[in-house]
Amino acid sequence: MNTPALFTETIFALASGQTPSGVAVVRVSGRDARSALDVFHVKQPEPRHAQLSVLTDADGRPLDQGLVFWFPGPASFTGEDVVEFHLHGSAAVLDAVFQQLGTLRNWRMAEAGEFTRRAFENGRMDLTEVEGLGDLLAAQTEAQRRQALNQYTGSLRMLYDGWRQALLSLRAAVEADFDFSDEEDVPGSVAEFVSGDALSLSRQIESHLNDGRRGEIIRNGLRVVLVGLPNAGKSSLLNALAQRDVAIVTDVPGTTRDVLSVSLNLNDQLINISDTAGLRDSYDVVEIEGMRRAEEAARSADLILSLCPADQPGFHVAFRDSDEGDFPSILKVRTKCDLLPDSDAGGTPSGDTDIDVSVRDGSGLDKLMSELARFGSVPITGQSDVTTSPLITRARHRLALERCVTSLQSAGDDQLPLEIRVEYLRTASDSLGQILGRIDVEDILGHIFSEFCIGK
Ligand SMILES: Nc1nc2c(ncn2[C@@H]2O[C@H](COP(=O)(O)OP(=O)(O)O)[C@@H](O)[C@H]2O)c(=O)[nH]1
Ligand SMILES: [Mg+2]
Repeated sequence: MNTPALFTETIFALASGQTPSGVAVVRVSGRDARSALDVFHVKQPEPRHAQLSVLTDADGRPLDQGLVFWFPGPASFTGEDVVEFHLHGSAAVLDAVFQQLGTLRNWRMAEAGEFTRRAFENGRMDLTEVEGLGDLLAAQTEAQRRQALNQYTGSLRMLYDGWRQALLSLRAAVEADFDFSDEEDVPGSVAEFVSGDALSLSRQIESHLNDGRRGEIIRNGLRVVLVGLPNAGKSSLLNALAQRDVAIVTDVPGTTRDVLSVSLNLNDQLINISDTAGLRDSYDVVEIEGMRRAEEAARSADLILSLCPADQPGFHVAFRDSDEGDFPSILKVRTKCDLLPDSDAGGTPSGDTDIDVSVRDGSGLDKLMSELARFGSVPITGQSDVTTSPLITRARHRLALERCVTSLQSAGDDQLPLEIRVEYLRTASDSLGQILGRIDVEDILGHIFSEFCIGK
């Protein structure tokens, strides 16, 4: 028996996209997967070799002809026995195939993400690789694809697992020392290298954390929010960047009330730009709510474009409490520059503006776009990435790494008794274990796998 006995049911699903399609891939996984070959009277192919076969029904009538693969566990995607049929992608072919498979005892259609979940449970992937696969399936830009592929092929697993292993051996060394030394006489040398090692790892993790959130920006897209007075030209700029009429443009102040967003692919970088209600004193409840949303969007942005029209110079956005930490970067944009006298236009922007644009004559838009692309861009080189410091791609990882650093700092604190510091070494390695999905993650698994599509 090749397959781990963890799951009793054999599952199947369409693993390729919507029908009709040239080819449809039906994937079967589970302890009884091999029976799928018998059901369709197909002889067992060589492991991992394509075999052209005719699938026939119970009465021996042909259902379809296609390639059949046999992946005996554990060297398969899920770690279980897997059969794959590459058939013609029609509703009728798939109906016939699924109907036959559904009659088998303990067989059923797979749920979303269930193949990947089995791969995880059977130790074929860790959680960062699972997340990398999810990101790869969702990738829209070149930068996302590269980052996701690196993560899927183990870049973060190797980094975090390396740190975790180092912590486990450090802890083992200290514990061995407890066992063999006299209780009264805790040797200084062990205590010293615990501090040295814990603090040096803590510094490494801190510099990994200190990445300008570039990995998360690649994954989620750079969030850019347009703010400014009513009639500053925000909606016009959104439309110009999106190259279509997304937002209503009028010369009536207060036209935009809700937050409107579009996604752009700029230089392989995903950028989400949001237009907001103009900020001004108002008694209109809808407009006030619009401004509240504008402010909320701006606060959670990566970059604020603060717009000020050339014919009403001087005003740039200031939010209440804007001194509270971690406020996004602000780029000052002077709009409607076609209204400037010729002598002022086209020159270098003056002190109160970083960039001059006009949607009327198109000037400055290229410069603004390259500025946005530059802001969101991360130098990603080819495959060597897998070994050179990968980036954090999720808040889940960031939080666990922050907990790890806190524990390591306590573990490195030589004012504390060694017994307590060993305990901090344990919580530090547990935090890394949570990222990898090795411990205490039951509650987040459902959430992670439910984001997958059926058949993956
Ligand atoms: N001359 C000129 N007018 C503009 C430009 N951009 C916007 N406008 C005009 O300014 C008014 C307000 O624009 P809108 O985009 O609705 O501003 P918002 O209230 O900030 O969204 C409209 O009448 C636009 O046609 C520009 O680059 N040049
Ligand atoms: Mg508007």
